Amino acid sequence: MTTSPNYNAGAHGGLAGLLTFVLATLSGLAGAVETPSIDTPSIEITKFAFAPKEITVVPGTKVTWTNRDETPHTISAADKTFLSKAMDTDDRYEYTFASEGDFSYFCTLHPFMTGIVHVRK
Ligand SMILES: [Cu+2]
Repeated sequence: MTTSPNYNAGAHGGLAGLLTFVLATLSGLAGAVETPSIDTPSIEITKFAFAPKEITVVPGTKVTWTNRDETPHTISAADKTFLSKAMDTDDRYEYTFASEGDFSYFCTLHPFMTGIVHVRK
């Protein structure tokens, strides 16, 4: 038996309606998630460098640094707002950036090691 044209039209209309509903739901969810960064970005210290050297986060983000070198390193804000102890291999340091700004930091033991955290809404 062949299906009637009317039945086909109805089925397509229903599918299109469902798709429209799903797409609207998805775009609604996407619209609710406007935060451009992940919750706890992590920066690795490896081969005497911060990786990534530059990141952008929203205010209130906790950033974690982990030392993957065999050499001790520190995280020191250029403006002295935060300073870690000398971190041994696999030690972690966390700092939460509360307000907007550009926060340069460096390793006090190797001042050529620099990085920057941009905090933007
Ligand atoms: Cu260092």
